[in-house]
Amino acid sequence: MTQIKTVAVIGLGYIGLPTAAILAENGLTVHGVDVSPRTVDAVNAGKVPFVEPDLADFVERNVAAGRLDASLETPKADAYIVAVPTPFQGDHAPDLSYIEAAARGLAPQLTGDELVILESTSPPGATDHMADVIREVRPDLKDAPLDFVHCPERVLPGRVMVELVTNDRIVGGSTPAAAERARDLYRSFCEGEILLTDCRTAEMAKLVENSFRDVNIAFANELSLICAEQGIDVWELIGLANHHPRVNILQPGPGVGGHCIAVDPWFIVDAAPQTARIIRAAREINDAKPQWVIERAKAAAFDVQQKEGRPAVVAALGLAFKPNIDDLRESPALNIAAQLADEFSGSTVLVSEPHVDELPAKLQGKENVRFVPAEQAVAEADVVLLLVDHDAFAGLGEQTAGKRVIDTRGQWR
Ligand code: SAJ
Repeated sequence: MTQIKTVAVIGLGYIGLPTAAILAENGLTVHGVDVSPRTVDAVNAGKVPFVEPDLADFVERNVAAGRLDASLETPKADAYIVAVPTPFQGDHAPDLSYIEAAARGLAPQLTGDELVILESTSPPGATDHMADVIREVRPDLKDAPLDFVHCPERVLPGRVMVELVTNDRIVGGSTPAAAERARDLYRSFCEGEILLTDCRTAEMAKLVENSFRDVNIAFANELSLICAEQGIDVWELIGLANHHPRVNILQPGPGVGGHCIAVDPWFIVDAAPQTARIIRAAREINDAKPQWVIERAKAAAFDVQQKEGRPAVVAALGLAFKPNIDDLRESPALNIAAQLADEFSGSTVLVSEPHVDELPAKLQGKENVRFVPAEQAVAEADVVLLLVDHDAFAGLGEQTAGKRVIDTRGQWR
């Protein structure tokens, strides 16, 4: 068995690039691979094409030291880590085409005893499928001692460089020996516990972690609807209930965003459509929450129009998918702001997001949308919609006297 000295990391996104950089930092020679020439050029120049604290230092240092480079084609390596996206298709079925393309790209380079790791969040069976694709391209390696492993990432965006080191890892191998080999590779930077299992269990573990959170957020979101009907402050209620030593209810919000929690549970639903009932219901509850917020904003704006005889000015505070970051992916706040702009064509929608410099593409070109600082939005608006509990918004609640306030995060209560 070849000792692992070189690693090719395929997919230099939010997970692949930090993983590549940290492996290089720990003495391995790492070749990053990406389909985007922009990403490849940025990495080779020692730069990071997205925001993640501390990552830029790691990339710059390791590129300068010659331990990290990037290319469009997959080179030869002792181990391969596939960290490409696994989105879902229109019917919520997982789209494995990026994994298949990565497998086809690396297969020609194999000699027969490499370690091939899938890190992409995947439905059960995806690692076996990747192995099948590789053996299809390389029938000559049918009986070769290739090791296949699934090792899901669990790092929180914004804390990736810390959590890569401190989080425990699950390593699922096609054989126990494959899992042990991958464990030794991750041990080079991971200080957490490394737990060994088979591929399907590892795949499912990642999906279950994010579904656990989704189901619990759905519980909080359902409570927020019930409490609105019952005239109860949901945040006070949750705060009180959480004093019970075995109760820990999460927080309601305008919906669930990001590229993981709103996606991964569907992979379980797709794998077990008849059985995954709570998991499906949680997705539906969380996906329905933005529309509920929009209906409340519309009712408040209608009320202003009735009373004042002019269209209401609506402020939408926050566009990111969670507080204190600039990440707009799958953000319910962004979708709510865009839909409000479309539905309130006669009204002005003042949008504020202190973590980005300009209106995102989804809001550009809408004539009734203005991108303004939060204080100004609050001062000018009749209806103030708090969509993200950024720290920067904390004190603004005091400036909303006399306005209609829809605080979807409970930040101002
Ligand atoms: N949210 C609520 N109420 C809450 C907590 C979160 O509405 O009480 C919302 C957030 O506002 C956001 C969404 O849920 O829109 C997701 O945010 P998050 O902070 O819960 O999670 P992510 O998507 O940033 O990262 C998750 C993490 N998974 C878990 O905590 C189980 C992270 O560890 C994973 O690595 C990541 O998904 C991933 O890549 O899968």
